[in-house]
Amino acid sequence: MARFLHTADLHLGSAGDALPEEIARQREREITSSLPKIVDLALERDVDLLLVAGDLFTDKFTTPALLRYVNYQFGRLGNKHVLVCAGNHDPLLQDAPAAAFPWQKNVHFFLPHSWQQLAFHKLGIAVAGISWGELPPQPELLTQIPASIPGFVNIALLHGSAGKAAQLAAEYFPLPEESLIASGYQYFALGHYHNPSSWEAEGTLFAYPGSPEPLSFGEEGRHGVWLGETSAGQVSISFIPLGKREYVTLRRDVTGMKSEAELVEELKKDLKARREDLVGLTLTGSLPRGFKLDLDFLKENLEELVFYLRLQDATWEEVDLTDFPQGSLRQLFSQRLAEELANTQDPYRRKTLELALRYGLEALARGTVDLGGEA
Ligand SMILES: [Mn+2]
Repeated sequence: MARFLHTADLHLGSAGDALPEEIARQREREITSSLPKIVDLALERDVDLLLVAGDLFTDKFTTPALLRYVNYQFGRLGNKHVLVCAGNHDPLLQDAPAAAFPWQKNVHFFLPHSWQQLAFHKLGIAVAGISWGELPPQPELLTQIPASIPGFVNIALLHGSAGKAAQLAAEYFPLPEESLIASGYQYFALGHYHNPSSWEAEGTLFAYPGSPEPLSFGEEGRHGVWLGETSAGQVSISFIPLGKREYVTLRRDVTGMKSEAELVEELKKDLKARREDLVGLTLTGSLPRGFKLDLDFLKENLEELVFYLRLQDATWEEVDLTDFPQGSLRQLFSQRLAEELANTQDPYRRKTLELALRYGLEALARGTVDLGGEA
């Protein structure tokens, strides 16, 4: 039996998306700290291999100091192997800092443009991998994947688009499932998508660990790494959460609200369990004519309850069909959308219709559209 950790998309050096300066600096430190946490876990679980499936770095933030830091962390693993393939955010260009860096002996970067296969006889594991280089790995490379080695657990380390994305993401190394299954490998240690997932098809196991720390809204839920175990020629994996914080998106309908102070009291309850999180709060619903939300007041009273608050105002002014002259474009338009709204309970459809009503009336009244404030 052998054990491994599978991570990807650490994006060391980056701070996550579009955060204010002070928050961004702290997130940068936390994202960088995901590596020592992974190394600690690898030591604690006594794994034999650490697999990094691309985007270890975010190229433009890869400083010499960061490389030394990463090398030091990998060095803590002693003679445990660290296998890395480069991704689209840290391609191994000829002049890439990581390409020329004198890595510890236990660290191996797979090459771009052609496959390499490493067989670890003591572990009974063979790992084939390929990096992104000047170009993404070309789809035809999949036909050249090294033959699986009989008697070994065969693992492929890749940064690309598997699963449903194989059809959609042509420029990001599409990995059609048939080709992967045909290779006879047991485990595809993947990187590229930042949310964790795993699935099995015809006895082959596929997994994306996602980024160990989430990097933006849209990367909600728990983040961590896969712990793998080999036994009797098969691989089994379990997910180990590591992320310090979560991104959370909340929508709140404020229809009927009388004052911002009342809303603050209500929202405090929603945010109570979100102290450490990055919260995107969108306010929706209709407000009486002329009632403009005081976003500064809301922000001042709510932001200290969470690590970071992104507040978006997507409310609209109440519409009364009698507001518009009979037969006018605005009357016909709002009547039509009101009918459609009355006929659907699907939340996505309702949201679309409500936005259409809001923006449509604004466009008809003013000839312009304000897409909502962000505080
Ligand atoms: Mn990535």
